[in-house]
Amino acid sequence: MPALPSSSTQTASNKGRFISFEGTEGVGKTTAIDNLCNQLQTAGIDHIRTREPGGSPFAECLRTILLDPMTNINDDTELLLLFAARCDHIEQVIMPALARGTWVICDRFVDSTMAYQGYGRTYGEPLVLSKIEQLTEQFIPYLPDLTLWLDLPVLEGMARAGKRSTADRFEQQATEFFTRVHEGFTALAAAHPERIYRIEATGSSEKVGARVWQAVENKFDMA
Ligand code: T5A
Repeated sequence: MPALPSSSTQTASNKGRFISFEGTEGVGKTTAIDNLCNQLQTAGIDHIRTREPGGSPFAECLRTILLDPMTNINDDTELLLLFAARCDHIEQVIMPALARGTWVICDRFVDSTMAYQGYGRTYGEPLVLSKIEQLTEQFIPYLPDLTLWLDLPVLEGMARAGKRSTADRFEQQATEFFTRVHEGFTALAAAHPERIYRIEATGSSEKVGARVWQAVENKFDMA
C-alpha cells in the first residue's frame, strides 16, 4: 500500500485549508474546481486556485517542458522535474497562502505523482513507490487536508478530454497506462481514507459539483 506523510492539519499552524483534486484524464477537475471556487466565493471564503505541474512562474516553465510531446526524458528525470516544480510551487504559492489563512484549491498534487509515475509508468513497482515516498518525506512539508478523487471510467474521461485540442505528452499514452493510473488512485484512496474522498464523477457537472460541496462541508466546519 502506498504510504504518504500526514495532512497539513497536523503540521501547519493556520486557518487556510488545502484541498487537492485528483483523477485520470478529463474526469472534470477543472470544471469541478470552477464550481467549488464559485461556492467558496459565495460563502465569503478567501481562496486561490492553482495547479500542478505548475502554479508558480518557475514551475509553469517546467510544466511546459513536461507536457511537450517533443520532450524526451527518462522516468527518473520526469519524477525529479515534477518534484522540483512542486518544491517551488509550495514555497512560492501554497505556503504563503495557507500562512495568511487563504484556502488553496489545487488541481493535482503528490497523489498524481504516485498514480502517474508510480503506477502509470511502472505498474506500482515497489522501488519506484519508495522513491516517491522518500522524495515526499524529504521535500513536501505537508499534504492536503482533503483530496477529492474524481472517479470516472478511464474511457469516459478520455472521451471527454478527447473533444479538445491536440494531446500533450501524457495524453499520448496508451489506454493501459491510464488504467494503471486509475488503479493507483484506487490504492491511494484505500490507504488514506481519512484524507482522500472518492467523488463519483459520472453525471452532469452540477451533480458532481454538489457531491464535491457536500464532501467539503462534511470535512470542514463551514459555519
Ligand atoms: N501529471 C501531473 C503527472 O504525470 N504527475 C504529476 O505529479 C502531476 C501533478 C497535466 C498532466 O500531468 C500529469 C497528469 C496530466 O496528464 P492536467 O493539466 O491536470 O495535468 O491534465 P488533465 O488531467 O488532462 O486535465 P484536463 O483538463 O484534461 O481534465 P480535467 O480538468 O479533469 O477535466 P475538465 O474539467 O477540463 O473537463 C474535460 C471536458 O469534459 C467536460 C468539460 O466541459 C471538458 O470539455 N466535462 C464534463 N462533461 C460531461 N459531464 C461532466 N460532469 C463534465 N465535467 C466536465
